[in-house]
Amino acid sequence: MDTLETLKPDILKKIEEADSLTVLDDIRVAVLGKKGTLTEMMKTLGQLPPEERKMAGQTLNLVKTEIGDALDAKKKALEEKELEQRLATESVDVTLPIRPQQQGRIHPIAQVMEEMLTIFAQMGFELAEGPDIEDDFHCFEALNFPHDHPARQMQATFFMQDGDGLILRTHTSPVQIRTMEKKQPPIRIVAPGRVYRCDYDMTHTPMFHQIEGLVIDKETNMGHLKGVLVDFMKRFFEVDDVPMRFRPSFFPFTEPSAEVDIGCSRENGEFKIEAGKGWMEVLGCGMVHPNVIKNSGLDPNEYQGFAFGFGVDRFAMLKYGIPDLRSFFDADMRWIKHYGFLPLDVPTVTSGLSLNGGQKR
Ligand code: 2NM
Repeated sequence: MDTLETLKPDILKKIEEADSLTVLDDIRVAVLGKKGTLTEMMKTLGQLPPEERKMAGQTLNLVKTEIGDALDAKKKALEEKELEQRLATESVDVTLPIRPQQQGRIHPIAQVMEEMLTIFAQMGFELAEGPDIEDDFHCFEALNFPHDHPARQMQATFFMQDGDGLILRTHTSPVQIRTMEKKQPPIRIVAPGRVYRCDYDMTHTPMFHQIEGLVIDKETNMGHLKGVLVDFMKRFFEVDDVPMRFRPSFFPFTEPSAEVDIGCSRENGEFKIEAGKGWMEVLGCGMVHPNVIKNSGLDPNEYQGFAFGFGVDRFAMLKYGIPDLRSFFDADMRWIKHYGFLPLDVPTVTSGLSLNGGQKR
């Protein structure tokens, strides 16, 4: 056991001098590991005569404990030293600004489009889409427009250059025609999209957004139309009752036709749904003209139904208090920051439509 007498102070000295946890662990493995010096010495105990074995075993165990304790103490000391060093070098500057604000915004038109389509989807309407560039048949002829109708004239319709008479659609109704050409009733669709008219002033922009709806079945009637629209208004404006007025009107594609007004007031620029103050026209509708059903390849003696058309931009202005239609298309960053919606405000069936309307900024 002579070697042990010199070995011990040597090991303790090495432990004392270890300047990092890695170095310390290397010492531990070299001494107490599977093939460590002390471990190897323990293995030789069996070769000693029994009377010596006991003493030697006790001594070895004492040394082992002593070295183990020294290792533990040094480990603790080194860990504390490392933490102190980290705390001294790693500092958090609490005066730094918070993460920059999220930059992107959802345009109010896109938001309102989603809100409206969500309501119709819940009612069981399917989504239908069609091209922005249309032909005369689907945009006018099939819709029962007379050949001398003003909407067909140059001043209202954009014609494609060298487009063989192709035009930019002036409404989304051609989508309804294309749907009736393809599908057998029952048909329940909403057609959202951009439409184009040669018009620009306070209340008109040359491109705007519509959602039109169409229901065709055997006994679909004006009562169903009214039910759909009344339900829609309540859900869209999130009030229990919306004063509504159906006024007789005229469209080439519906008979009878109606325009729908909602009761509202406008005080200090604040729009409010309210009875007894005034009326504002918000949409057109009617029973699809038998000629339109026939032009689309269905038998008007077997099928009938209703259609309606909303101006999405107008509904966005009403719901979110945006005074000037033209500001929608100015691409002004300050405007979109003020009126825009955060990407996670997407309306869903379960979260409600404008749940975040009041906390959008
Ligand atoms: C409106 C008003 C009234 C309408 C009619 C049709 C079709 F294709 F079925 F005949 N689609 N949309 C319609 C009817 C649109 O917008 C103010």
